[in-house]
Amino acid sequence: NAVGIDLSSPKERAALEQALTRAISGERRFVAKPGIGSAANRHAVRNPADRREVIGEVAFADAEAAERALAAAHAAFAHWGRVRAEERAAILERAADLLEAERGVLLALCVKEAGKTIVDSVADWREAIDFLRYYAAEARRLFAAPMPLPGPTGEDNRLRLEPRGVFVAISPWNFPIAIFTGQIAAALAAGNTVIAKPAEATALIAEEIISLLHKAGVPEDALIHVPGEGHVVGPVLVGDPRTAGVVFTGSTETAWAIQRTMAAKDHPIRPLIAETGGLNAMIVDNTALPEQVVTDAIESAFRSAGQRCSALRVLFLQEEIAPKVIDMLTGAMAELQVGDPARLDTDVGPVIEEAAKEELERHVAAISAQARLLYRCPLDERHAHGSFVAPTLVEIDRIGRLEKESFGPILHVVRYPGSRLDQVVESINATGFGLTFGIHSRIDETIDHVVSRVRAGNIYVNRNIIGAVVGSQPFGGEGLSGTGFKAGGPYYLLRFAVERTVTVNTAAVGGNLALLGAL
Ligand code: UN1
Repeated sequence: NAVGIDLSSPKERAALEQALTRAISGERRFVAKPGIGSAANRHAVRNPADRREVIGEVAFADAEAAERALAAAHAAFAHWGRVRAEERAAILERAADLLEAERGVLLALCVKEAGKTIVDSVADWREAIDFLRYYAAEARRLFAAPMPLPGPTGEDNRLRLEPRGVFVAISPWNFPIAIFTGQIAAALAAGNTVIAKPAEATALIAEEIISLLHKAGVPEDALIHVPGEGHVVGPVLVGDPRTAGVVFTGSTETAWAIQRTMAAKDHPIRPLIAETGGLNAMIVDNTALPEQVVTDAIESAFRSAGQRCSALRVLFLQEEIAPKVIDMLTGAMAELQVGDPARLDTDVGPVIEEAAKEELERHVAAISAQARLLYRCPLDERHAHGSFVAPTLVEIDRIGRLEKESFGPILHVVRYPGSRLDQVVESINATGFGLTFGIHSRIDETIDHVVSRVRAGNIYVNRNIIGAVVGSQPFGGEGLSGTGFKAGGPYYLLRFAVERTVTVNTAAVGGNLALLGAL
């Protein structure tokens, strides 16, 4: 990681707290620029940790505004699509510097609008900067020159990578800095123009990031922010034949809907790059180190209030080690600080909104009828005005009890006899999801056996299963979890490009040799 804030250093902590207090003080209100949104569709943005606090206002785009944005981005491609890779990379690097410099406002918004803890907000912000620098380097590596290919004498073969056109980037609220910026950076790095449609819940911070990208040198029409409700602007953006591709992170259901819309008759065949949900599991055998398991399970299940698609949902414990691990887990949960994400010592903040809280509570009620509730963290009047869900541990008999992921701080435990390890792996694969997976064991054969059988995009051994690092741990799942293209990996930018093969007959008389120079 190129940048960071060392939260263990008192000096850096103090500087950060000061910056946050200034930015969050309430003197500053964040009002999305009028531009694209319609005045009639304004709405107040509230702090998920305290619904009484209004932190700003956004104006959502309607269908016509979305259509105008698309037309503008389509026209802008004629220029941006011809900007050299080196220049695109330099602009993205300037944007990285600007994001770095604007940490106060970005972290404040991440805390106040998305309800993420300071520690999680710092990680989110840092990952965005990593994405910008990584894709800038990738643009230089992949797009600088056509790739010469072998062929018979008298023939010159080259593979050119070209941008596709307008990419629609639809991003979630749970990584309002990193995923939002990462999608845009990848599409721009490859030479596409972008319509950015962030989640409804995090349009303020999106607007802030967009303005930094413009300031860095991305032309206004090459990147257009369309905040709005998915069902209003989504079909307009995705269903238009001028859209050359879609990059999406969100639910599996929405990914299906996007695919159906993109498949409209007479439209060009276009790529969807999708990262969706997971029902992520971790297997712990008797040889595992309980202290390590508990630290990693708590991190994986409850960091970001469990609102990561990489988060741990089902912890499989081999029978003999289960009582000890469960005992230690409940002990560690009792220590979790659930509360105001603006405080540095808070471990678990609120979930994004009331509807999410209600859905999670319904899940806990339903699953408890067929399971054993092992522990719930206590909540009190300090949590009364926010969308807080108590971190919860429930024991179920099999993963098949869960139909889909519950996107919050709820961890399910399943005990298994060692003789049934293969059936456990099969049951995990049978969910159809395949995002993250973890195994804790000290037996190499067991690790190899399981790792070679489990179908998951990101597999972690003897550690937590969240926090994939750009460039080191390319991230993305398969099956119901997405198209499997890895954000932050060496092949990602290729998904945003078309490949054109150009073959020149160099033996022919005439201008062909001159043409080669132009390639
Ligand atoms: C998501 O939660 O939508 O590895 C994906 C991680 C993150 C997950 C992001 N990159 O925890």
